[in-house]
Amino acid sequence: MQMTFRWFGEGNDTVPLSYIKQIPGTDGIVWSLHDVPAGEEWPIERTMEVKQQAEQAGLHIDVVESVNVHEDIKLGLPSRDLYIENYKRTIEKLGSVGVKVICYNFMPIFDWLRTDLHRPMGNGATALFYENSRIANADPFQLVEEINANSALTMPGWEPERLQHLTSLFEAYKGVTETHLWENLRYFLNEIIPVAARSGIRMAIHPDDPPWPVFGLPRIMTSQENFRTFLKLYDSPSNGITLCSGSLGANPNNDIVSMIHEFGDRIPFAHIRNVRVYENGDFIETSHRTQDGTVDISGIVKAYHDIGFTGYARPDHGRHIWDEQCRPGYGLYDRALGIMYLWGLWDGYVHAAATNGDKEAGS
Ligand code: DNO
Repeated sequence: MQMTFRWFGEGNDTVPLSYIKQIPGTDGIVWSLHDVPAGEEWPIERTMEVKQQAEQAGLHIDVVESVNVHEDIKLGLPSRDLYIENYKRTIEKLGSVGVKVICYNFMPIFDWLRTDLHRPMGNGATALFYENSRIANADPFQLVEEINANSALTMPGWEPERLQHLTSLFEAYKGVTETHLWENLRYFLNEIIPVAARSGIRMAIHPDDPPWPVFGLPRIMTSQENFRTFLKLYDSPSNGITLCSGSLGANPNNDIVSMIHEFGDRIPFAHIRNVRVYENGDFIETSHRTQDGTVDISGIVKAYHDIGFTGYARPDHGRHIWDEQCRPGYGLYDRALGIMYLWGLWDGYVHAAATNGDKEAGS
């Protein structure tokens, strides 16, 4: 397992690269050019700039999250071909600067969704929270405005440029079903995966978060069965998954340990975090500790250990603790604690396997 940490760029993140380097066992950043609109080709100078900044701090840039997919591609409009060409050129450029994994998602209009970015936890900490009934009855326009107004920094995936066309986007998605989305995803994969393979890059689709339809928009990357279908759409090591335990774990029917065993070598990138799901389906992003949530983090790390996982991982989100002022979910403190928890589990399993091996050898 190669540990990484998401970083939003100079002037755009509260955490300096030098602090990331001080987290034990953390060797790289997970990055993006957050201001380049979906569909545009990434400028090579900007990628070189991030590479230099990271390398000066002793960190690698192997993982990009995300290169966003233009809505016309998800909608299957004729204009998609132009955006796909730009996407391919971006893949090639990223390959040429040494990137190994590109994370992306195929969620219509919205990326991840929460109703409260600072839900008090009763101990001075706050965390990201999702209230089912609020989404079910919400006007998406108002909700997005309210939530962004309460945060100094825009959430990733909620960039103003993406959301300014909400009305026409909702209009465009009328009549678009899951079947259309699958077809459009297949078309996209057929175009980009050969380019990724040639560029030494593994594409890694992120699950939908939460893993169910919202605001009447279809969502397909939601379950083990659907990921199985996804991997068959294009059978190549370059067509992989970002297995996000928190996104999938919001649905207690998802057995993430089983997914790790089934999809193992098609998972180049793991997001490992916990959530606590309540009986009414609401959920909060707790600490990484297994007992604090409803996702079996110990079992997940054990599964990665047991399959000999050599891919990249990140602690994903954290709570906001010790009065840290940071992007929602993306502070230093709780993510660093999360990393130490994950390494603690990992090293414990490594040790146990070595000790058992000794015993077996001696018997
Ligand atoms: C949220 C993230 C998502 C993720 C995208 C991948 O923190 O996990 O925004 O980056 O869905 O494309």
